[in-house]
Amino acid sequence: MTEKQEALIHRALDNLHIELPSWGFANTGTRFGKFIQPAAAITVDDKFSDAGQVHALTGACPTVALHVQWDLPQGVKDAGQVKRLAEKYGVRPGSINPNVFQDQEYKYGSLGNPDPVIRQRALDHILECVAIAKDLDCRDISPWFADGSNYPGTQSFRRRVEWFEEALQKVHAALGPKQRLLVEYKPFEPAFYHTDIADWGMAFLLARAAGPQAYVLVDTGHHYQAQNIEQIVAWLLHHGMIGGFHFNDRRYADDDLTLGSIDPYQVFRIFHEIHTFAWEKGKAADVAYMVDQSHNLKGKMEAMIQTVCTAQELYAKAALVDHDRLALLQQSCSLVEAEECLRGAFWIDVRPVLRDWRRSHGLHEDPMQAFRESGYLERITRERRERNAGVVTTYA
Ligand code: RM4
Ligand code: MN
Ligand code: MN
Repeated sequence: MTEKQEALIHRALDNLHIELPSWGFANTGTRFGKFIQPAAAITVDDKFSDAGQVHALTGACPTVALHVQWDLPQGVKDAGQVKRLAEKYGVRPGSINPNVFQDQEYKYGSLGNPDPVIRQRALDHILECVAIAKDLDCRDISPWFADGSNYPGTQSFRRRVEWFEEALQKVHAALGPKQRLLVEYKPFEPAFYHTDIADWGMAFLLARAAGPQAYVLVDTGHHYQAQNIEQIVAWLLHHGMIGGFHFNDRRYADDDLTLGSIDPYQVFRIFHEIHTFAWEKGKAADVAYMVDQSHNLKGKMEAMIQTVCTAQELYAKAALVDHDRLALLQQSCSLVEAEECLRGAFWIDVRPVLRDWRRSHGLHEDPMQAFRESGYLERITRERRERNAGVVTTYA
């Protein structure tokens, strides 16, 4: 590795911030069951504590994504407590995630519900989330909609598009000047015939209709099997419409597996598009990187540390692609050379430089080892075991 490459990696890592999801520390599961973990977070205090610990070990996760119904059940009234916890544990609140999918009222949808009373209820909740975000000084409001239907003919696609457009415009109108609305898409589940915001095109058009501060959120697990996610990312970059990511990996559907555990090359290719864009424009795209994983089997803290380190490794590898050379090879259609230029960076072992980077930031060179030696897991297992024994869990 040359000195120039090492410097590239250091610079890339300095700029990579990864937001952790509060719900990733809590007990969650599948629709078949939940395996309760004795160390899982139960309260918001626990979640901030765990996120703070991951940040202390990795130095890369200054913010926590909050799910309003789970973390601020009393809405804006709970903002004060969140501020205190942020102060106490050294991690700030990040994106604010409304929940318009869990309550009984939303059986037939939220903003796409044929009943105007339910649509209004969902809108009011999202508007409250905007208010929470303002109070907590958070930039992004990041709704995901479970809306859809299970059987052909039972709903009007187009009426529902109109309802979504109308409501998202109202949400947009409530945003502060620096705030953003991130529109997430997902092809199916829980709806199995149609989902109202099923792909990036629908999310893009709804974001456009909402207003200039609305962008698309790409959850890496929310695609069909063979979809070319990096091409979607390239299109969104081209149109200035990418707002952020939810990181996770998948093998079959929205599996919420650890980032890069199934296909690390795909994550590398996504980062490559982002680095290439920055190289071309001389300025990085303003993208929020967030984790959206809930581990039913793995230890939650360990899974988060593993995820953050994986993201750093793949981001660093992608920073090593020789953009000048690749552009020339693409221009001359030198296929094998171009492919090898990209692939070569993927195979460079960046881990020694990552260790350097950590040391230069006063961190332990191996966050997982540091975590294992810290005694934190033993302490929270002791403290939470009993509370977890009787816990009621949510699906995420
Ligand atoms: C969805 C989606 C959302 C997350 C919920 C809990 O599948 O990924 O981002 O908020 O799960
Ligand atoms: Mn997501
Ligand atoms: Mn998901």
